[in-house]
Amino acid sequence: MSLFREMIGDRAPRLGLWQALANPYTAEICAGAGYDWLLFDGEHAPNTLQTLAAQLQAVAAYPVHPVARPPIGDPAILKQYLDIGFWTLLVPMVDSAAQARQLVAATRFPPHGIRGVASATSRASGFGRDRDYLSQAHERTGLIVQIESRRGLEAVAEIAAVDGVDGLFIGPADLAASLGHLGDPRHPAVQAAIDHALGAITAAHKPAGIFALDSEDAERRMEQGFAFISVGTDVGLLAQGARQLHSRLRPPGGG
Ligand code: 3PY
Ligand code: MG
Repeated sequence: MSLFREMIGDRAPRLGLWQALANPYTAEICAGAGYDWLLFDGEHAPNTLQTLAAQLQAVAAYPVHPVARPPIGDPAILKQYLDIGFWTLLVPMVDSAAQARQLVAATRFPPHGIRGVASATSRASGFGRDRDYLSQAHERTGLIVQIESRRGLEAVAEIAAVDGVDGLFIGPADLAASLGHLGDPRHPAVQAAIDHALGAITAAHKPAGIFALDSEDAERRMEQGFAFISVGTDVGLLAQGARQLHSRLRPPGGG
């Protein structure tokens, strides 16, 4: 399988499914559903390193790219996510080029960066079986940064120009909040900000990604040229399916 970075670099829209149930069983169901990538969320879902590792094991046999979102771009957390075997990280709340450069360094072993070294004990190295792991890890590791604040928006061109940033992903919910429109990512000012960010990212020849609000939004984002799009969530699919089935079949007068 190609690297995530290479896959999103070819600019054909790549569809992802957000994983927030924090569960290996449901992750495996989603892994076999045909999506190009799955996002395992450590920022807003009830995940621990152990639940994340179990989900990675569950999806390993499927042709899908696992991507993880740590709760924050802290080097100590990033190295744990990399050690358990995520090769691509999506880091939330990136506001400046300086921060992006620190994140690139945090994902690479010296001399390329500052990542702490574990190899024989890490799942990422096949528990020591991969002899080239330490020398080649920096070539395989991918970094996506999230643009989701007014400051991030203002710095988007400089962030996109940082070497080692493989893609920029827009978070409409936080962006809306930062722009004074909490809960209203469809507000015209938020939509204009997203268009502006897409233009800057594309001008820097980097792939742009986004969290789509629904299927129609996802279709529009594909037409607009977004390279990787999260088109739904496991929680949303379950909640919606459960509600629909109940409302279709509930007996007249029943609850
Ligand atoms: C956001 O919309 O803020 C995200 O981080 C993507 O869910
Ligand atoms: Mg966000």
